[in-house]
Amino acid sequence: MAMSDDLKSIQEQIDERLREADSLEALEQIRVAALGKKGSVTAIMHMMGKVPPEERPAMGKLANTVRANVDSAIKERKLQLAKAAMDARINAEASDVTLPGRRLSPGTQHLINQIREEIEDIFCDLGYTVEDGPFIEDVYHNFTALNAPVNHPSRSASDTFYVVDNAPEGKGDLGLSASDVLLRTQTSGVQVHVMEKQQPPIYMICPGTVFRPDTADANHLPQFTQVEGLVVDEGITFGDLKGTLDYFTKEIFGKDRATRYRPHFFPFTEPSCEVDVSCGVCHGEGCRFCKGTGWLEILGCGMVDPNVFRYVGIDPEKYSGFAFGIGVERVAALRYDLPDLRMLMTGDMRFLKQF
Ligand code: 2U9
Repeated sequence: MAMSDDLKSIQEQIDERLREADSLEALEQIRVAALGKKGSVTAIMHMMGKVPPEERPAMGKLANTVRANVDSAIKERKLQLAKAAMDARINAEASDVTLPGRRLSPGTQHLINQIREEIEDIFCDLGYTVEDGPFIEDVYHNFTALNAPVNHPSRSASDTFYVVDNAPEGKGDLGLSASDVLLRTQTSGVQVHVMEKQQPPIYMICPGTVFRPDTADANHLPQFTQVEGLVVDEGITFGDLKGTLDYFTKEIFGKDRATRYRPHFFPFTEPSCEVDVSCGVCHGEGCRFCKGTGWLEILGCGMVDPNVFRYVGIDPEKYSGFAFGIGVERVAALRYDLPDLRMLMTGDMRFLKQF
């Protein structure tokens, strides 16, 4: 039977082509070539009228079977291709869940803030309060109330950043002339503000940024961090100052370190001292780190000058007190043997993340 032979060979050809088809486009071409308007199976269906009537049912059945076979073979191949595509994608995108994860690199607190908080903790544990104040100060709170004479060199424009007042006639909203307003050179103004509002007992520290017109070099920064402290109470003596600062020094540098007090001068304290800590490298013998002296300077201090108390309305006959100032960058440099203070200002993570 010629027509049924044709159908069988069409079926075989299609099966053969389907096995070779490797894309959805190729499958669609095969479907159109077989089942489309001009397709080979469709052509056979059209010729059904010429088949003798007695053969027609069998032939029709065969043609329908071939059409259904082709149809389902295409569908099956489509599924195979889709599965192969998915398998290929899964293989390509597969991740090895046994690989160690990538380490995140979270930031760290800046070394200066770490040490600042450490100092805050030491004094908070002793019952001190931590006070804050403005970066922009007036001459009275930064110098005058601290007993600095009018001609004191620290007041000069070469030692203090004055805030230029651009208001007409040099008078700003506050009614101050340009030279009354400055970037604080020390945090002492904060203590003055506290004493103006509060009678003793006062046990406080004030940490914060201060500004001085120094050119940045290995040992100087035009902006740095201080922690100043102030104690005012009845019967406060130099012994209290020494006990407190000895304790502080051992907390910061280690219990094996000694201190020594060298006489110094500050306008706001009398007597005044600079405090040295014994060298952590040679323990007092003298080495390169301490420039042969065995000692490293770490802070300044003294008994509050009675004049300072008079400025803020505290009775110097009833109260006495001590004050101190610590340069936080200097503590960092000594503790970690930093060769250049500017390393603390660059934001270079290769340096900062060591701490
Ligand atoms: C009041 C009275 C006294 C604060 C003090 C120092 C000594 C001191 C330096 C340390 C390193 C400045 O950052 S530094 O360069 N400071 O040596 N500061 S006594 O004395 C005060 C403060 C406030 C009302």
